[in-house]
Amino acid sequence: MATVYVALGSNLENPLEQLKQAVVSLKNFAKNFDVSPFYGSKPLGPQDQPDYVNAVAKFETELSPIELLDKLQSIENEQGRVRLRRWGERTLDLDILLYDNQQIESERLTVPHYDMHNREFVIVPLYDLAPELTLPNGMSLENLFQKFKDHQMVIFN
Ligand code: ROI
Repeated sequence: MATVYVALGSNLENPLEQLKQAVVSLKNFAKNFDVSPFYGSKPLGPQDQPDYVNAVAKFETELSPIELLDKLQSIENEQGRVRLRRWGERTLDLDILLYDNQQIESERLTVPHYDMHNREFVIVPLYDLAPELTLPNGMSLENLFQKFKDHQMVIFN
């Protein structure tokens, strides 16, 4: 059994509902499921797109990394994933942040997520779930979080 962290993001087609529906779908193959608060965040990338809703989920699964990736992509597709441009607006994004303590570099998958340490809409909700976490490279989440502790994101729910 692996412990995984998945980032959820949406800024199209009622983002809050997109994340709530994704949580329902994830629970179908997850044990000990937990999810952070939902945060409203300013877009990283082009600014002429709507604000995002972001969250992080933590759960245990028997799925391998690639099996998990397949499941996440099928949930994105079931929810009518639209992605209009690179770094642009999307209906639903589900990204594997962490898979146990593994470091994975394959054609389809890079874990830990390559840019997670720079993204407040990832680090802040991850810290809500697991403030004591250490990343596979030895960095403590506590340390990463310091950079974002004065963030201006609003919490929904
Ligand atoms: N910006 C925010 N705030 N949240 C996201 O989930 C998000 N996802 C993306 C890009 C386009 C990089 N910007 C984002 O893929």
